[in-house]
Amino acid sequence: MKRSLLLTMALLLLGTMAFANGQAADDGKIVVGFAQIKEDSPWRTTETNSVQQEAERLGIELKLSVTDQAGQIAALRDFIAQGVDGILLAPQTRSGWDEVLQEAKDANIPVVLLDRGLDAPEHLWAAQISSDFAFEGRLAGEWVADRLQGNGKVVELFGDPAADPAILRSEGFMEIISQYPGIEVVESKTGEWSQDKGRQVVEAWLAAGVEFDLVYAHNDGMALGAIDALKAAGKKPGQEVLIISVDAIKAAFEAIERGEMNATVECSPLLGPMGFATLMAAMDGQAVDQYIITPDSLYDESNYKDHPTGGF
Ligand code: GZL
Repeated sequence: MKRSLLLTMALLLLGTMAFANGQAADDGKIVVGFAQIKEDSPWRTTETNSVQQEAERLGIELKLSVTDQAGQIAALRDFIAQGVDGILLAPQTRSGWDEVLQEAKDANIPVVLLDRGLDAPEHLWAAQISSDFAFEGRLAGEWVADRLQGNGKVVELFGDPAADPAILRSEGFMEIISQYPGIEVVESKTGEWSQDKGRQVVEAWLAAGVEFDLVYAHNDGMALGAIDALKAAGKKPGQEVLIISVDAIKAAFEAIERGEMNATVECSPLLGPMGFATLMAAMDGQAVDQYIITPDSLYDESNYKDHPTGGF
């Protein structure tokens, strides 16, 4: 009697442990972990909502973690330990991912990158779904060259210097601007993607007597900060000093409407549907494209009212 009771208890314990580790697979419901960047921006919120809405539509259980990069690595390890079926990752910075992506690979859990790329061997992640950031920078550069008629002083509000979109938006922009000897980028500094920091950087430039004709910001949040700083200094943003940025959030279109901003390059945050379609295919062992690029276009005073949703 005693032996069979012990055997039964051991089997029950093993079953429970197996269930706890492999919960995602055992209860039949697909479980996906999403490691999102902690960032106070309408763009980021719109992206998270897009992912959550698509998970709900598909009946997928979404485990959402919102942190900085260190927290994202810990979240991925947590997802792996829980035995999720797939992972969505918006990598805050380009570097530092090889080890944890190898762990996901070893656990046979596909990882799809959303809205940013990273520096890790391509076999460690299934696909990157994002805009072509260098193209966005080139679009902005061509608009600036045209609007300044090849002559003027530009200041650049950089995003996070360690982040893929910031690095590539700057490279693309300079690829075009460098073709115009009359256009000079006189200052470039990170505004850390935020309106408040963007405002502080431009305030400091103005206080230092930096003269410029145009602000190129890597995202609308920092552009709105530049507008705040210019207005506080008694200048006319959108008129005396031109403003172009990236993202096409609603507040940017509202600033263009007020004549305080001139252009924004669309960068869609609506990546949920494509993110899950790609991840599900990868989970099913199907081959997926390594890079899936969402199309972008530029909106300025002449066409911003044509945007299908009025901004994100
Ligand atoms: C771009 C995304 C960027 C946005 C910024 O895909 O990673 O992150 O352009 C945000 O607004 O900081």
